[in-house]
Amino acid sequence: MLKLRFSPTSPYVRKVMVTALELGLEDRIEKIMTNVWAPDTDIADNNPLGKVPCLTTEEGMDLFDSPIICEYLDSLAGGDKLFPQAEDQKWHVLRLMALGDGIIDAGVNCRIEDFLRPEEKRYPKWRERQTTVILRSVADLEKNPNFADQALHSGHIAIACGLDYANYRLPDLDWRQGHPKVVSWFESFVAKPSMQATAPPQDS
Ligand SMILES: N[C@@H](CCC(=O)N[C@@H](CS)C(=O)NCC(=O)O)C(=O)O
Repeated sequence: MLKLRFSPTSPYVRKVMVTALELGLEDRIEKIMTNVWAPDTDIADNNPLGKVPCLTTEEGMDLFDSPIICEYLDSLAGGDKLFPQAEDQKWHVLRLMALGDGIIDAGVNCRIEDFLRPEEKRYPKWRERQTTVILRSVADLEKNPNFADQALHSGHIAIACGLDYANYRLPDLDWRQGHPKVVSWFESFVAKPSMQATAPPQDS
């Protein structure tokens, strides 16, 4: 079995689980519930960076970060599936995946600011920089909407997990306004069984 250091609220973990579901690999993954913020967390036994997700392969290698884990799962499934190798697609898909990962990073940075950082240490300008990143990224997608018609790839998964994390943790951020093509793509993507099965719990 593959072992995955797992958290149900992490959008990075969600990317990995959506990838596994889309590749039909979910039954090969044992989830190990991990709270990286707990003072006594043992996450560093597998990941010196102290983060989830971390996937331990059947050979005992600990893999991180989420882009590498997703690509590893793709290779286990035979390769060239969610990570197309053809030069005319590869860089386009990796760029979209980086955009999606950047949306996730910005959302998580806001969450840390709102939830973990003591009130007197908050830095509103820095938080605003993060929400600007999300809005600018959605505007970039709106200007280049051909991504919506492409066969499923890792870029789609990262973007959808990023936008749904914004819905989950930053409900006041209106990323939809002025971006009808992205909204229409997102709504059909989020209805996919793999996205529905990995939706974060509403009570945590
Ligand atoms: N670039 C990493 C980011 C992973 C990450 O930041 N995960 C969060 C949970 S949502 C975490 O474990 N944070 C703990 C920390 O930053 O110390 C990836 O793509 O896997």
